Amino acid sequence: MHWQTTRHRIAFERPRVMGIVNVTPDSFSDGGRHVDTAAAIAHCEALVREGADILDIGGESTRPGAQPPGADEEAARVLPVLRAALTLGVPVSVDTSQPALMRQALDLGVDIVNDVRSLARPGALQLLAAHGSAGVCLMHMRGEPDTMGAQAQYGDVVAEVADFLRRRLQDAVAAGVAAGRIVVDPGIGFAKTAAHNLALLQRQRELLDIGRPLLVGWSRKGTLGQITGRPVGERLAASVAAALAAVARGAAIVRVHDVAATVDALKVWRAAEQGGVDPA
Ligand code: HH2
Repeated sequence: MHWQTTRHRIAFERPRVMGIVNVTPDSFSDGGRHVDTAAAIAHCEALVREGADILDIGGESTRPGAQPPGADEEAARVLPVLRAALTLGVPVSVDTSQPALMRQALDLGVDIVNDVRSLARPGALQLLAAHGSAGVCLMHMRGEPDTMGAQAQYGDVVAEVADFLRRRLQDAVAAGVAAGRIVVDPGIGFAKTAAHNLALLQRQRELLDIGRPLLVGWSRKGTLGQITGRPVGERLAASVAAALAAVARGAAIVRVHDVAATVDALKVWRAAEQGGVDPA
């Protein structure tokens, strides 16, 4: 299987690492927007050096309880970083739900739209259909980040997430987005308890039946804090372990903050699987 994106056709002969670049005010301590932009661009460059296969750049914090920024503010944060990232030689993804920002990003030549709201906002789906080649990540969530905690109720979370993703995939294909441009994501931590997240990991292989590559993001998330008792700044080992567990159950792409550590871990995992090392 492949993932068609604007400039790159991504193959999955090995698991791919998507490096997270959050251009949010709380991500970079003080200073004005210029400092934020420069720091975010430097972070993009560092993640590529560390071996990121894809950069995912976002300007909206979707942490539980987060308030969304205005559309103009989100675009002002993200566009200059996207422009610089597009020169770095790897596929660039914009993490947004705003159709206006999607359009501006696609006009710049961005490769992928990663939308935690699965192209639900008016115009988003049509925009991607009209584009013709950009990649899309469709993710499962319920409600909004400030309300989703109350909606973490499922009979069979794995079956319900799979049904949702299958439906969104069908809707996107019916609207004109070719299936080869789409990957799906169970949305770890979005309207889910730790038990739900762990059921989705244990039974992750059931999501492979959807028929598209699986993107999964466990990096530094709350469930890892619950398991280890560690605060968000001390979840590196937990995040790497979760990424390996996801890849071992068929994930094609892992979305991570700690690219260097994840790349090393995946090299060792792959060497174990193959009984040898990839040629350099
Ligand atoms: N998780 C977050 C944001 N975007 N996109 C996809 N496809 N999958 C995810 O699991 C996912 C996502 C939340 O994580 P993070 O970027 O660390 O935090 P924040 O949204 O607060 O910036």
